[in-house]
Amino acid sequence: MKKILMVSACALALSQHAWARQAMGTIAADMPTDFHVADASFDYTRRDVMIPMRDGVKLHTVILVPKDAHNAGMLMTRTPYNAAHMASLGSSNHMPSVLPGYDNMPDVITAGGYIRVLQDIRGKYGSEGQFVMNRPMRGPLNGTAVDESTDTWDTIEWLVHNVPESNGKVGILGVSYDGYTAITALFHPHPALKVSVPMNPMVDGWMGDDWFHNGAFREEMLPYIYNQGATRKNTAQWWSNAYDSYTLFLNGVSAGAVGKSRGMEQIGFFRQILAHPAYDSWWQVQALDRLLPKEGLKVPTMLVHSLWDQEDNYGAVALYDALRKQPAARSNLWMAMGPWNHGGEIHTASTLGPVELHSDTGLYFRKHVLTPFLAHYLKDDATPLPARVTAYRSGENEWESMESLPPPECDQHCVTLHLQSNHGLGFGKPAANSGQLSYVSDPDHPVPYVPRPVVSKGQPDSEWRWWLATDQRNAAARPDVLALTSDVLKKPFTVTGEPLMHLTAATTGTDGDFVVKLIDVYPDEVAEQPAMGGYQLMISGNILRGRYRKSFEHPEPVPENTKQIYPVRLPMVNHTFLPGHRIMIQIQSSWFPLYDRNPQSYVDNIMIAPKEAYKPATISVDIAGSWLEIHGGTKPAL
Ligand code: PG9
Repeated sequence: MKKILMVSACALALSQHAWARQAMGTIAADMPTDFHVADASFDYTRRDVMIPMRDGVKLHTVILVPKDAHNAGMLMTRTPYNAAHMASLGSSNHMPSVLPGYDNMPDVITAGGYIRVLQDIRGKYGSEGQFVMNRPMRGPLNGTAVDESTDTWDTIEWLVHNVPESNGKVGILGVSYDGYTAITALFHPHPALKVSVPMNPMVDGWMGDDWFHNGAFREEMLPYIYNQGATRKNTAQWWSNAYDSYTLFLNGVSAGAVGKSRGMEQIGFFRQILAHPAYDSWWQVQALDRLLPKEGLKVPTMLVHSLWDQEDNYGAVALYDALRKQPAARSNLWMAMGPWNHGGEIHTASTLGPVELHSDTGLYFRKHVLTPFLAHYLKDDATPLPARVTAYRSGENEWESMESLPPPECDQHCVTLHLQSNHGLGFGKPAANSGQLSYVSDPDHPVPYVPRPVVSKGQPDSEWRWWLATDQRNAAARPDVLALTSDVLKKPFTVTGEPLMHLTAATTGTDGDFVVKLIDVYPDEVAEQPAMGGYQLMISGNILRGRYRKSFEHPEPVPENTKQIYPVRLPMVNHTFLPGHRIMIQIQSSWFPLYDRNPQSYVDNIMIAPKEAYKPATISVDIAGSWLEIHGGTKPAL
């Protein structure tokens, strides 16, 4: 028995030895060390290059050159969203089919004969270096020799010397983060940069783009910070144990606690937002609408704004407002805005949420506004320029050209909508003793920003992309939402600009949020689109964290039971309320979990507020002391 065992052990050792010998032998690998794509039939060539920056860091860049390109302009996008992926969205040997989505716009870029350049910014995907969220420009927050503007400069310098098919002219464009990088390109621009098109750009993360709005934190952005900030290639993905993010964030108490429960203190940007809940110098010195006017606008630039942008509905207009004040900058400034959600202009856009527009407004913009603008500056022909401002007017659903947008401050063209007793709204001033309207805001039952379940951005079934256009009837029906409605309009009423709500209110708490929504109430019956009967379409809405009512930089507690003025600036509108419709204003004190909850009792840092700080409060809105100002057209007979 022992012998048999010894023999078989010996046989095993021998056969293992034979395997080992075979493994060390001659089997050929299936995969070539360097695979060459058989691209003879392709109508473009693809070059993957690592472009060196001034500090030695190399940035991964994909260049797609149409095969017949000669003297062609180059259109670049600098992105944290994976250039290689954006350069191979379709599998085809034809360039338009390879670039169907993201910022690629085949009907503009490929049809225009441009060379397409897609680059990973520092620290993301194929690029070397470290990622910093919205990397601040060189200055107080960035002591290095590099920022997004130097990286753009170095890239353009390389492109003009290494892409022989080009005419040496470069344009930069992109949506959102890629719109942010299209703005940073405008600081000390390379002479070959001829045009920039920042679309839905992030400009000031505290004031009204992705992170905070007037001090209220966009809790729904935590997963984005996690996915982008944890790893170079977004391999660590946010996880949730609740389908309904309302449940997730309510159980988590504060945004800081939810982030910490997922290890987010490891992410530098998360630590920064915990440390800077107010509009301190950290935010101020990196706000691009404060920085770019100091630099001046030296390159023709078209800002693109979506009137229903669920993510960055502040930046483009704020930058426009800041630059328009300078005559020199004005000569290089254009603006286009349409009935789109975030990035909607690069897709088919024939509906505004549920509203039929009866034409593809995205296509109109790309064909009649963007294409001639790019051609004028990147081609050697003299394509006429579009109007200084091309704006879509919702309601009447038509395009209009303007010399400029109205300023945010009200002038003689302003109209005022006054709150009235009996939950009314009208143009006449109410009596001084019209009293108050009250509601109880309970942080244990915050008002959801879309009907529950709230499915987070990026998840299948999420309503995120069009939440701004969801029917506000559910909110109006809640006891903690004030809904004030005008009589039925007999004439069209047109509003353009950034409405300002002058809200006077008292609270039994020592802090509180104020949400103001301007709404178009459809007639009960809409023959051409029956499902729109009675629909409450939000035209604009925003939030103000009460502690910042006097200063965004220096918060202060709200005195209990004492009337205070809360100025709530709303995002840009260009809308006609049609006859038969009514105007509504809704006021509420939470918008959850889009924004984190205000505990309503003052704590130093709401980002880490303890559970016991969250308390119900009674809010009393002063009718005579509350009105909304807006640049307005015909005053209708109500
Ligand atoms: N809204 C996104 C974003 C931009 C800038 C910073 C962070 C997030 C985006 O869509 O890119």
